[in-house]
Amino acid sequence: MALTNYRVETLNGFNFISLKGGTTTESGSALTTFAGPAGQYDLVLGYFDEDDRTFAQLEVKLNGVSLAQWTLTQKLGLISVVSKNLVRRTVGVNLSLAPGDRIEIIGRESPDEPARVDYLQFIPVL
Ligand SMILES: [Ca+2]
Ligand SMILES: [Ca+2]
Repeated sequence: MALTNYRVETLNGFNFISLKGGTTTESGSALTTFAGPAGQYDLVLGYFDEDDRTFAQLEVKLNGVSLAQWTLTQKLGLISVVSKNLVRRTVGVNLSLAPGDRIEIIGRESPDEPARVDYLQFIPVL
């Protein structure tokens, strides 16, 4: 993944990308190019929605077109990076993907929540 502003953070046994550090209002991007076989896929993002007073936002784009955009407002019970806060969200269903397609994750942090993203998963639709 090509990271802009996002950097790798390791915490509590997890290894993920984050906007922690720097200023408290950064936006970041993680761009990857699809390299699997052409076909239909569901796209799933794994990210941390922490119990914070202010809320980060995430967005996922396919070839520059927004697939999903949301605010991290869930109350899962903890403020930290823990498995309980690791959310799986389907951001695209039955997408036609071909090698070279660009998938971009965009994070906008809040002062409390650094828009931490753990994984992006392509699930072939059978
Ligand atoms: Ca930051
Ligand atoms: Ca949150």
